[in-house]
Amino acid sequence: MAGPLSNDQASQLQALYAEMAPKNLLPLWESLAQLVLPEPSSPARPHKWDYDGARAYLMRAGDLISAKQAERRVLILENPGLDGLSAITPSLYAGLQLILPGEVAPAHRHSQCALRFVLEGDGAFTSVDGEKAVMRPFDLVLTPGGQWHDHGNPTDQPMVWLDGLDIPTVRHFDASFAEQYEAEQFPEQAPPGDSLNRYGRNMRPLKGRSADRRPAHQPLFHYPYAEWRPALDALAASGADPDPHLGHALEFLNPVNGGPIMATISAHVRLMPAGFETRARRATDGTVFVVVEGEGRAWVEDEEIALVPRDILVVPSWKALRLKADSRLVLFGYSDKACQEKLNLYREDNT
Ligand code: 1HN
Repeated sequence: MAGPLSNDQASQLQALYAEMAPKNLLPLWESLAQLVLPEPSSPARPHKWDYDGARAYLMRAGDLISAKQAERRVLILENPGLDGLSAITPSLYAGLQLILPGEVAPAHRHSQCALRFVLEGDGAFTSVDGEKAVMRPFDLVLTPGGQWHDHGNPTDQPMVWLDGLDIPTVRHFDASFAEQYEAEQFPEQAPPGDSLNRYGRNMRPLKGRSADRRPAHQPLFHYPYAEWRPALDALAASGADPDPHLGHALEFLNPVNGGPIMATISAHVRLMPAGFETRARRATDGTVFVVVEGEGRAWVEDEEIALVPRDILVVPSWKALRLKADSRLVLFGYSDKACQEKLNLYREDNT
């Protein structure tokens, strides 16, 4: 029957709802429009954390609790629209981690995939299944799900990096497992940089008698700034036009299959020449950006946000982003595009 409900119908329906509710039965027709949206309407909000401000709190935490006591000394970057969820977007987590000179963050492993993007310090390490990646500013280091990892800082300076994890995604699937290693550090299995040499140069080990030590699906876990940054410069110098929505942009790959760096997380870098202004673009992958270099401005829908190095900006799903480079602007970004593409959900609007 079409048309509005009669008073009698409405009151009988209310009585039905009240009787059903204790039996955990609910009328879909009262909530269908909120459940199946015509387009994304993220509860997440655009937000920027300025590095110096966040760093001051992180250093205060460093005076009060050790990395060992905390297991991981991290300040969570919680989206102001996702209160209490420890999430920067509905599917992703971000945090700022501090390791002081001489400290170790003990070995553990878990289902969640993690990336680290180095913001400060030079020479601490992440060890993944017993192989160290020595971390330099703006390096990208992965700890794919299920791999033992510990961090240490043998230098005389604090090390700070951004942690990006798929914690809310794993929570969504109720699929989290975690365990501590019996010792503080996982025993060394290979010299530092070994898998970068074997898998990170467009080559891979020729099968011989030595078995592959790294997991076949995820052998490479270090993407150094010293390699990705010159690649962007070379692109810019080649005379190629920057993409009107992205600038000069490169995505980090898993060398096994040319796909995204991990099962649930994609990452990229982009360079916008001084004065360049992108066209507005929206995509279903809410994205966390880190300013690596330069100054500029972002507009998320109509909100203007100033950008300086080490700022962290989150742009929710389907919010139009426009960028202007006041000086040459270099950004790192990560998102759940990898996961959405597997689920045939990813969309972008580049008009
Ligand atoms: C984790 O393993 C690290 O290994 C950092 O550095 C942050 C947040 C939640 C769960 C695991 C790390 C984390 C984390």
